[in-house]
Amino acid sequence: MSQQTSSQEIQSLDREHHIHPFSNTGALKQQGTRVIEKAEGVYLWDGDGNKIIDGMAGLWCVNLGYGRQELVDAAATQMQQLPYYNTFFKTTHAPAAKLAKAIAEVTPGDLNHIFFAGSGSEAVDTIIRLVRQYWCIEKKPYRNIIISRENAYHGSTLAGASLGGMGGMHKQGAPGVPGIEHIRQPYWYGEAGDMSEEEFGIACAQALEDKILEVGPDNVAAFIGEPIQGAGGVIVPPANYWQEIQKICRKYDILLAADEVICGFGRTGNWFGSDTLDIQPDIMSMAKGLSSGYLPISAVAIGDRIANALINHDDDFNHGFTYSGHPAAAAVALENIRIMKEENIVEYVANDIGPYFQKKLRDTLADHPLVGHIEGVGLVAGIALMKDKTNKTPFGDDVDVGMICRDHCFANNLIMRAVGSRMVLSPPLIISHAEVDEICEKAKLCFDKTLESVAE
Ligand code: PXG
Repeated sequence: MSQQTSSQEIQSLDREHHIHPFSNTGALKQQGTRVIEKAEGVYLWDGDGNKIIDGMAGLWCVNLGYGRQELVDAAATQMQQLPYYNTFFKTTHAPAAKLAKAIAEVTPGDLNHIFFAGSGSEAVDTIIRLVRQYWCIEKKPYRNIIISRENAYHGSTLAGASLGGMGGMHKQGAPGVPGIEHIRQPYWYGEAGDMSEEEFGIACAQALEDKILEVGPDNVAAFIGEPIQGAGGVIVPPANYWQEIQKICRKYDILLAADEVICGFGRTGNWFGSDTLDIQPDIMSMAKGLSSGYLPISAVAIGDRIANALINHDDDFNHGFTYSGHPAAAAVALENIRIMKEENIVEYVANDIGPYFQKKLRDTLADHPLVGHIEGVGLVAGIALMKDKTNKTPFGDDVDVGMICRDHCFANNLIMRAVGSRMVLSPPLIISHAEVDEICEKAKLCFDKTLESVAE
């Protein structure tokens, strides 16, 4: 069978039987899917033999890049010795115990107690259940409201979708989980009007205090946020925002949860986005970069305040998953952290490739007629495409500029994601200078083509 035929075969099986996540099912069946066959470093190869540069590290997760034999070996070795055992019923195993310690060593502050799950969504669900259980233990069960933000992404389970601030998700599978409130997002370029970044940072944090007062301070369990919003389009908040948020949380004794599923494991030039943005969370979720996406695993890091409540409360926490602490996934995550340390990946992002990427993006793209604004830290960036950048006029609903641009990227073998009219990049952390140059040059070419398409 030729490669071409086998790829067509796969497309046909897929069309017949596979329902894809976050996709227009009918349209996808008509158009067909692109088959990805193999990958190495920052590159993917499709069934037609195209070599594609992956500006998204898969789905914000393949931080060490593709083809790391050490991660493959860690999984194989563990699967031969103990492919599965649970961590319920008073049992544990080496990969889970060692990984818990390894995570505790890299998380900030007193986040030294680790609960495992299988995905970012499950980690977020765990946070919801755990902070509510914390307040029950504290004999304040009425403290059960969790405040999140519009355009936040916290996963796709019922609880994750309810907690996130994506309108399109709220409409489907409703009603969502009760006891969740949303406030405005700190998107300065898009929503601040004439306010300075500082004024806007205060206004967005004030929205938290207003919401707390509206629902009653005694009814609020926690506030949750991504340090930098990822799936919302890479929104970097004003510099004072998180300090103001934390003051308000402390004032009303509200727990602070950081969702580090995208920001964690080096993406922003520190182990966690909370380090970069000077956030001291009581609890944090992580997934994706924890195992560089090689196997599914997530974790919740819990600080002393919540952990001690669990420890001193003489009853079960009735929560967990079959795959909590899965040995093979944990072994891969452990090896992933070891490699990150050995190869100084966090330092490379902080001092070398991160600054290089941010500067190269701006040098190559900031003057482009479509580019209104570029924001980002380390190896994550969002680019706002505007109809008229001088007058800050966005494209109307009739032109899906992000989708047009994404299609040009696809056709030119660059993976860059579109979030509305924002283009986002989040490449593997091991990317080289030359590969960053390639992404930026391809992006410029695709922006030129997008400009031509929207003019037509
Ligand atoms: N929290 C955050 C901050 C995330 O980014 C999740 C939770 C949920 O993780 P799981 O593993 O359950 O998917 C995420 C996931 C996109 C995209 O298109 C982003 C995510 C997932 C799928 C698509 O940008 N982020």
